[in-house]
Parts: sequence; C-alpha cells; structure tokens
Amino acid sequence: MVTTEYVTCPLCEATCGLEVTIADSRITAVRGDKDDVFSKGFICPKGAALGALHDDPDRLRAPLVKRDGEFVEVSWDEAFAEIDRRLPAIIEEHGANAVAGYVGNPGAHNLGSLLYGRVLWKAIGTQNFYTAGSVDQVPKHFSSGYLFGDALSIPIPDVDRTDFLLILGANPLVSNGSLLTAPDMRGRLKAIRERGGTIVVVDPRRTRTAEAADRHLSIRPGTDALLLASLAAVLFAENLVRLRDLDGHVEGVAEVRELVAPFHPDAVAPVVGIAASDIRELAQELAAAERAAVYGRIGTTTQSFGTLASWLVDVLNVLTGNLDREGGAMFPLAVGGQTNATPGRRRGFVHGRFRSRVRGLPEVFGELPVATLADEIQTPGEGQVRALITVGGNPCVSTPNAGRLSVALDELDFMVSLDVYLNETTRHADVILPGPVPLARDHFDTVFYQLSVRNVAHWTPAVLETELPQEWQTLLRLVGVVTGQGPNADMAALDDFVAATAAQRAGVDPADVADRRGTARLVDIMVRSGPYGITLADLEDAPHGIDFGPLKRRIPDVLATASGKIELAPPAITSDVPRLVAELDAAPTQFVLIGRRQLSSNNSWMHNLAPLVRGANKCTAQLHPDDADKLGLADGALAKIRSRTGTVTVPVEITDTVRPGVVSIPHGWGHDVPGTRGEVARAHAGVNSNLLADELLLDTLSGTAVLNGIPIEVTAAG
Ligand SMILES: Nc1nc2c(c(=O)[nH]1)N[C@H]1C(S)=C(S)[C@@H](COP(=O)(O)OP(=O)(O)OC[C@H]3O[C@@H](n4cnc5c(=O)[nH]c(N)nc54)[C@H](O)[C@@H]3O)O[C@H]1N2
Ligand SMILES: Nc1nc2c(c(=O)[nH]1)N[C@H]1C(S)=C(S)[C@@H](COP(=O)(O)OP(=O)(O)OC[C@H]3O[C@@H](n4cnc5c(=O)[nH]c(N)nc54)[C@H](O)[C@@H]3O)O[C@H]1N2
Ligand code: SF4
Ligand SMILES: [Mo]
Repeated sequence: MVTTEYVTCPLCEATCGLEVTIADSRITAVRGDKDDVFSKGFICPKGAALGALHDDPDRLRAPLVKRDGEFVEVSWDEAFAEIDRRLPAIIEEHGANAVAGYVGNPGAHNLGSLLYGRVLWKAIGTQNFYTAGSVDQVPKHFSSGYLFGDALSIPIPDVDRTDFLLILGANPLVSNGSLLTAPDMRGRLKAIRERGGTIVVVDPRRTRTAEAADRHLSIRPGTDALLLASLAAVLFAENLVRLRDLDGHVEGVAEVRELVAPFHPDAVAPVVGIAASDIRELAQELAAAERAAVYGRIGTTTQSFGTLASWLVDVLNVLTGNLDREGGAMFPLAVGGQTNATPGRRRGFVHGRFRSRVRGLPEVFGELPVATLADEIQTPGEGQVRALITVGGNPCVSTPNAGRLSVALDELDFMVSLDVYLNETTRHADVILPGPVPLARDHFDTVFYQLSVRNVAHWTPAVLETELPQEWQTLLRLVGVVTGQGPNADMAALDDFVAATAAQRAGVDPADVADRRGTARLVDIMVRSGPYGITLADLEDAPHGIDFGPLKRRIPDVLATASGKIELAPPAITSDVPRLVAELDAAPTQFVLIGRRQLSSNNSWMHNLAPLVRGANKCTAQLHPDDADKLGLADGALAKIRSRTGTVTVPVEITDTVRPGVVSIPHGWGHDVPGTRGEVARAHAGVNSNLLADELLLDTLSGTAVLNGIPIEVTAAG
C-alpha cells in the first residue's frame, strides 16, 4: 500500500513540513510540503535523508545489554530486569545525586523525552542533571531570565518584517536557524534585501550567510561582548538611544550607560579586530533603521563572555526601541506550554539555587554545566556520581574534554542510554534502550513554537509502524523502576497519573481528553489550555499546519520580572562586566579554534547515512593562507593541533574565508573509536574536535563551555 503523509521534520529547529511517500511501511520519497503553512516546500538534505535513517541497518532495533564486555541483544523484559537489579540499589545506598542524567539535543525534538523525561528526573530527584544546553544556549536563558523574568522569554528577530538585521555568530543558511524557528532562511534573508533592507554578519569566517549579506565584519573569536558594548556606548555617546514604545517599561538604562562607557570604539577596535569607524557606523545604522533586530547565536553563546554577549544583544534591541516591535526582536506566543503566557506572573528568575559538588558551579535553569560531569564522576566522596542515564545525547563527542569524559564513563557503576545508535557515548553503557526514529512516533514542537518567527502549530501523528515501544513508555517504565515499583509497574496507571497532574495544573477537565494516551494526551491538554483555545482534534484536521499569524507585541504582559519591567542592568549579569573591561588589555593568543556546522551534519549523529557523507572529507582544519604559509602547511597536508586537553591530527584546508589566527574544525566527528556500530560513519571518521575543547574554560556566569575561541597550537604533523 502506498500513502502520502504530511509531517513536520523533527531534525532541526526549522520545523519544515514534509510530504512523505510510504510504501509497505518504508519511506520511498521525501519532499518539501508546498502547502505547509510555514515552510512552503522548503527542505534540506537531512530532511530528505529520513528514509535512509529508517533503513539504516546499524540503527538499534532491540535493547542491548553488556555481558562480559560485549553487547548482546535482549528482550525488553530482560533489559528492564537488569536495570531493576542495578539502578535502585545505587540510589538506595548512595542517594539520588549518585544518579546523573544527560539529555542531548534530540531530546528537545522528541515529545517522549520532553514530556516524560521530566517525570523521570523528578522521580529520581537528582541535582546532577545535565543537558546539551550547557554546550549551547544556556547563556541566552540566563540573560532572558534576568531581563524579562522567564528563561524562555527569548526575543526572536522578526526577519519577515525587519529592515536591518545584525547577525552575530550564527550561520542560518547552514544551520537553518536556532533560537529562530524560520524555515527557508535563505528566502527570508533574500526578501529583506529585496525590500531595501540591510543584513550585516559578524563572524570570524566568511560563511554562506555572510556571503548572502550586505556586509561581513570579521571578528576575533570570543570578543562579541566587547563589540556589542561598544555599539551601546556609541548609542549613548551620540545621543541615539530612543526607547520608543518601551518608554516606561525599562529599568536600568542609566546603569547601562555607565557600564558600557569604557568600551569606546578606539579601545575595542584592536581587540575585536574591527575598525573603530566600522563600529561607529554600525551603531549609527542600527539606530537609524526604522525597524532593526540584533540576533546572536552559538558563536556568541559558547564563548568566554557568552552571557554578557547574550545580554548585550537585547540591550541593543531595547536601546534602539526595537524590542517587542514589528520588524524588531519579538516574543512569540506559542499554541501551548509556554511559561510566560500568563500575565502578571511575577516570580522573577534566579540561578544558583544549588551548586555542583566539586567545582561549585551554579545551577542555571535547573541544570549543571556538563563541563563538570567528569569531575562529579571521578571525584570520590559523598554525592559522587556512580550511575548515568543518557537520553538522546552523545557527550563523548559533543562536550569539552571529551577524552576525559570517555574515561570517566567507564568508571561508573552503571549506565543506561536511551538512544538509537551504539556510538561513541552509548558504547560505555551497560544497557541501551532504543526508541523509534522520526515518523514512527507522534511529533509536536512544544519548544520551537516558543522561538518561532510566526505563531504556528503542526501536529504529526506517528505514520510508520515500529517494533519498538515509544520513548514515553520506556521513560515511564524507568519511573516505575526508580520509584521502587519494579520493572513491570502498571504503566497505564502511571500515565493516567501524569496526565491527571498535567490536566489539573492546566485547568483542563481530564474527561475531555480521556480517549487519548501518552504524548497525544499531554499535547491535547497543552493546546486546550493555550492562548488560541484549540484542541488536538483541530490540529488533526490541519495536515499542513495552522498559522496564527505574525508575532504580536506582548509587553507588558510577557514580563515576569519582580518589577514587571525589563530589568536592563541586573546585578547577576552586570557583575561580570569588570572581567570584560579587563579583556581590553588581555594579550591575544596566537591561534584559536572555532567550529563549523555543515549542511549535511546534525551534530554528531547522522554521519552513518551515506547520502549525508558523500563527497570530499568534510572534517578538515580550515586555515588562512598566511598562517598556512608561516607553518609550512600545504592544502591537504596533515596538521597537528594541540590544546591543554588533547591533540588531533587533521588535514588542512587552506581558505581565506577564515581570519588569520583562527582555525576552524567542525564538531561531531571522530567516529573511529572501538566498540561502536556504524560502518558508514567509521569510513568517514574525521576527528573529535572536543578532544581539544577545555572543560575548565567556561562562560563565568552560566557555566556554558567555551567551544569557540579555544587556545591551540598548530604544527605540521610528522
Ligand atoms: N565544539 C563544538 N561542540 C559542540 C557544538 C559546537 O558548535 N562546537 N555544538 C553544541 C550543540 S549546539 C549541541 S546541541 C550539542 C549536541 O550534543 P548532543 O545532543 O550530546 O549530541 P548529538 O550529536 O546531538 O547526539 C544526539 C544523540 O541522540 C541520539 N538520537 C537521535 N535521535 C534520537 C531519538 O529520537 N531518541 C533518542 N533516545 N536518541 C536519539 C543519537 O544517536 C546521538 O547519540 O553539541 C554541542 N557541541
Ligand atoms: N546542518 C546543521 N544544522 C544544524 C546543526 C548541525 O549540526 N548541522 N546543529 C543544530 C544545533 S544543535 C544548533 S544549536 C544550531 C546552531 O545554529 P548556528 O548558531 O547558526 O550555528 P553555526 O552554523 O555553528 O554558526 C555559528 C557561527 O558562529 C561563528 N563563530 C565562531 N566563533 C565566533 C565568535 O567568537 N564570534 C562570532 N560572532 N561568531 C563566531 C562560526 O564561524 C559560525 O559561522 O544549528 C542547528 N542546525
Ligand atoms: S531544515 Fe531542519 S526541519 Fe527543515 S528539512 Fe532540514 S533538518 Fe528538517
Ligand atoms: Mo544546539
């Protein structure tokens, strides 16, 4: 039988609608859905590879248990019997904090993990909870939390209506956007220029996005906060601050004026590597634009001043009166599940409610920095981590000093991974529990509709059959184990309890959703209590999605700070400004490492799909021609790259798209370690750039790892 299904691609934040042809339970064709209300036919190579993901013979289709060092396939009952034998005993003897959790990026794209993962972590009650957020966007949660009162009140550039877009440390033409859900960014950026608008890109590399912009400013890695502070200083010095409709809704403008005063363009220019005249001109253009937005992404968050840079992005949006304004940076109003949707909820935001045991790093948004996970495993004492549960994460590739973490995982008493592959991380597990891949599970973007350039929603039911239990069921079964109900707890009762709790909190009558179960029931509760008053049935009737329109102004209702205002100079953030002032006099490192996302990659985990690794070796070290000359390195020659934590040997790609002094290696590679299952990935192994990232280098405030701007030495290999 052949059917056509309209689904949302769950692989990245763009949430594209896809038209999928299914014949005899196999995906035979994937196209962009021209009728999707949001993506209108856009698709990228990863979405097109969903069929290959399904068919991948290396993908796990049964649980694995390690016996005498070898993985053997077992039944679900055997896998859970093993977990029940080992996990509760650790909690009983050493307490809840002895069990750590790590949730990776696919967890944010997976309803089961999003909605039932939290039930598991709560049931365990551990403070040792880690996610990929601390190698990603936590600085933005930190700054948004303090500025607007809610860690998920993240202003999104209104790209469809802006006249001036300043992009720092993002390459949406390759990444397809992050903290910016907007399918077809190429089309959206082109439209800005076609209507006479301007795009400026700040990046140490001349990226595809920089090439599609009006101007590229090549910045020294890790210095964005200096540049942004300088732009703010120019706005004040030249009397260009105008709050427009924000007047009366902002506190702390005078403090910010004082704080940014030291960052005169002449002082900043030599450190950031951008001419003082260019800085001044940029500030003037930003102020002059009728509708402008400043947007910073991973190049600005995973660096030493990640939180200050994230804060200053929105300081500029406020000082130019572009925050919460059409064509500026706006707050989405999602169809459900959004914590900032209740007006008058002024709880404010705090971090540091507890600290990590070994390094004393503060919790942010309920999680600890993954850069300290190895410390917690390897340091003996009360509260030492002895067991780990990973859910859709590959920290042995994606987190700093990956080499050390790899050693640490073997020192655990017990490790369980919910994952679809036996890879660099899950090879350390004692039990691997596979889940269904996309299209064999319900999908709904509860996170990304909160970060979207339009208010949209699209429900995707599972359209493929699977031999595997759904991940929400596996997570609930784990809840049964850790709560002492054993490996065969009454799952229906547990699920009813979860749903009843959610319904009560949302003010929904459980009887209204009684005919649904699992993730579908929780989504129904979510949208019924959401601002558009729809039900899941309404979404089921709209296979191409529902468009609730462009973003609307939300101030003051969206503000959840104690004052009910935007708190522009919160001490929790401004306390780090003296460190930024000191940076004006810091001696530059000769070489620093930055990353490089690639169109056909998805962090570390889709390299086993032949259509995505075709062609020349993608895992190269890009180097400027002048540097290559000085080092005596020819194109394609092997370079040895060393940092405090590790060494990799990698072919050089000479290109003037990178700044002198900057080396760019993509993350997510290094698939040649023993004990993994992935033939294609092994044949295209590349090197693990996070062997070089240093777990001691963090954004001071948020504990987020420095993955851009890592000091390195470069020499010709052998
Ligand atoms: N140097 C450097 N390091 C980086 C970055 C960088 O720019 N530079 N970027 C960082 C960023 S932004 C991120 S988000 C992190 C990502 O860090 P991680 O999330 O730890 O890494 P991923 O590569 O996304 O690994 C995803 C894992 O989930 C599994 N998986 C895929 N789909 C599913 C599913 O449906 N269910 C389950 N249970 N498992 C699934 C995959 O097999 C894989 O093991 O990497 C970070 N690391
Ligand atoms: N194809 C593909 N798409 C992806 C992913 C993927 O792995 N592959 N990963 C997904 C994930 S998890 C995320 S979080 C998003 C990330 O989405 P983006 O943030 O758009 O990701 P990148 O392409 O890494 O862009 C970061 C840019 O920052 C630049 N940069 C590095 N250091 C600095 C610096 O100090 N200052 C400035 N101004 N720029 C700097 C880099 O050169 C790079 O161009 O992408 C998502 N989409
Ligand atoms: S851009 Fe993202 S959501 Fe769209 S098809 Fe590609 S991976 Fe899927
Ligand atoms: Mo990410």
